Amino acid sequence: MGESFTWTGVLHAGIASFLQAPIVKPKAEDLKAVGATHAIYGFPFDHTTLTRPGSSHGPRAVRDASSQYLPYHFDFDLDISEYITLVDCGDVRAIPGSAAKTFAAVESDLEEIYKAGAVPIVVGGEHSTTIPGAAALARASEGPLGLVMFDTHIDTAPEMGGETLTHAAPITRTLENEKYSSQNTVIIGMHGPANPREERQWVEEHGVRMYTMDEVTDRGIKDVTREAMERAWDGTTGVYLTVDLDCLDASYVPGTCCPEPGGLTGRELLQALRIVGEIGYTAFDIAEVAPQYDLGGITARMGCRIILDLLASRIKATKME
Ligand SMILES: [Mn+2]
Repeated sequence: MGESFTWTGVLHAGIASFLQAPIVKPKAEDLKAVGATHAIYGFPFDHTTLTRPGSSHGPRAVRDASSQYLPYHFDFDLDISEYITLVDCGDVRAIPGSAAKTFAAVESDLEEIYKAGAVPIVVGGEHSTTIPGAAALARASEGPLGLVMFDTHIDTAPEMGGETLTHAAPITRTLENEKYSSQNTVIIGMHGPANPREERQWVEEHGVRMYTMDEVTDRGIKDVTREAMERAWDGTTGVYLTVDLDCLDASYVPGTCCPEPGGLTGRELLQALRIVGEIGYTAFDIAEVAPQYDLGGITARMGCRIILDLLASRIKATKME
């Protein structure tokens, strides 16, 4: 790249690492050797999915879609490659049928990424990815920590048929970690008849601040996001962010496990993420891209945008004064 850059050829040629970033093993020494500041890490796992499986193919689809994008982000007028060193650490070696073993492997790899001083960006996979993702941040931090989730679903299932490690439990499992607290946990975008009454009651009993789609519609996404982020950062030393693609209206994300009408527009989510980037996050994940159901790759493309917009917004807020 550089001042003489023009289109140099077919964008989707070559090995599909995320945004053509160098592929580096999730080992602290290897990451330090290349000066990595941000590391893409795939979570190809969907074995606890309640409805339609397929998100284990998400990381590949997101990498493929990323070849259509440039490190220069027009909306922010900056080239992210001039400010950060992004690498692609590949995927967790998921163990078919074992969430526990797979999550342990994720935590171990993310520990290496934190040791190297890099920000992990976990690409799901189903939404259980937040369980090891948030746990790894807790291990790497003094705490206390905040938790921010964009989702159509409440995701506070205590268990499913006795199983506790599921894609309906990222909030419940994370809040069992003493470094996270209900008062610094915010969930945004809940709506629709795929949310059990028991999960709503759990939120009320535990004092998690839930911004429903109705509230977002009344107040506007910017206002809600600002307030939610302030709550997450109130007295904390770090914030873990998770974005379930199904927080978007079904029309924007056909390629997800549980698409739901009535959600955020693509523009609303990007406006929200711009504010999240301005206020700050410590690490983040995206979840539930399931390319089998996608149309024209638009869901995977949105997955890329979430990552690129969060990176560009954070750079604009911190490195370009
Ligand atoms: Mn969801």
